[in-house]
Amino acid sequence: MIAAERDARFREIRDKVEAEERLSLDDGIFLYDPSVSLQAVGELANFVRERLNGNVGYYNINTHLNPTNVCVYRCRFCAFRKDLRDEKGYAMTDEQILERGREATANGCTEMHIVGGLHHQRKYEWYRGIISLLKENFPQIHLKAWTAVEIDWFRFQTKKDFRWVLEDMREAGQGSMPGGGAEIFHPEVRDQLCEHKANTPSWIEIHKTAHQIGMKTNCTMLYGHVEKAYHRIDHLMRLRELQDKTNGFQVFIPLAFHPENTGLSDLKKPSGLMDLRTVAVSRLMLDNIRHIKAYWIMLGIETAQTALAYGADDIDGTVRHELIYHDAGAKTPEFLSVEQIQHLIREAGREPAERDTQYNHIIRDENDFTKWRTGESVDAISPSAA
Ligand code: V47
Ligand code: SF4
Repeated sequence: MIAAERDARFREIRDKVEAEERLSLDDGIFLYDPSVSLQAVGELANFVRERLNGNVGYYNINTHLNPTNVCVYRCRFCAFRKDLRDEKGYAMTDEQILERGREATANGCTEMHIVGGLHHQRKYEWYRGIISLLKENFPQIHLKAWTAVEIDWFRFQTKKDFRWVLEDMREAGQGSMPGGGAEIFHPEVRDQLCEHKANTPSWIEIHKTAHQIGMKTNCTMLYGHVEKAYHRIDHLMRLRELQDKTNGFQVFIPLAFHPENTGLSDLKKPSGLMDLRTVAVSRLMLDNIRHIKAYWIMLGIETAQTALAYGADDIDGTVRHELIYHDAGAKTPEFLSVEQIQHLIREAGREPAERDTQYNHIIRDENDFTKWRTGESVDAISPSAA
């Protein structure tokens, strides 16, 4: 395409975005073309980001819990999983789990992000028990737990259906679902990465069922490995289609592939430019998902800060005990303090605001930081007022 044609095509897309018209598969693929100015794509995504979320940069105070790293599956991109007899394999005891709850409470966490491996020998009751143990002892902490891959496994274990599993887990205390396990939906790619675990129709069905029972969920895309732009846009469009039906996704998180210690360690990590372009294109394609998260653990602090001007409005949380990315070579710190998070958002020219998992404002007790109450939904406040 010659430069004049490219400029005309970009103007066409810009007009659509300004008129709040939906972008097509071809539009998305075009925006991924390296000859299309990243800055121009970023500016357009920033326009949408400010239209939706004003000048705010959201964060939360959270911690991670990976109850086991032993996993029956062998996803090629995963450095976290271990074999049953591997000396580095673990399964946490109730006391270790309770200790994490106590630590989270002392740090003022509003959320525990709970995901792990599918352990060969642990029954459904063990997984359910983790949720009920935490909920009974730390009722205020929201449990964002189990990816669709785990829910699919629980269905296999219990021989019930997705709805039964989700309702049973909700009764135990699960509050919402994280977005993992989506990887890339297109079978040309998914079959190369993780052909045995929950397939695309199951992932979609599980999130749809969660939304139908009133449980909010997140969604992700793992990029920067063997996929092409077509597969990424196809993935985003499948998420957009489900969101049209259910409106149950709270936030989209693009996940940059980290190759170290994985079955794809010969690949290079995606560049910062690719990270920013993916944030921006996601913001532009996902016109019905309100928030885009630039997960600092995965992007690195500098890129996450820059992403706040390329379509992202959230950078996740303080995050303690993260293993999935650090096992795969992430060089980011183990956690950030609230002051550090707020500082990095301000440095990026945005106004920091603490939210809970479900995007409500959090109001902290002035005299005791570890105490809080939930305010109104951040989405109820118009961006111009924010
Ligand atoms: O499903 C695993 C990905 C996901 C690697 O919902 C990898 O708020 C890159 O879903 N390189 C789990 N990615 C993490 C996840 C997540 C993270 C942060 C916030 C939320 C949320 C969800 O991590 C997996 C897989 O897609 N993953 N290994 C790797 N080597
Ligand atoms: Fe197991 Fe999840 Fe790793 Fe796949 S990504 S091997 S399901 S822990």
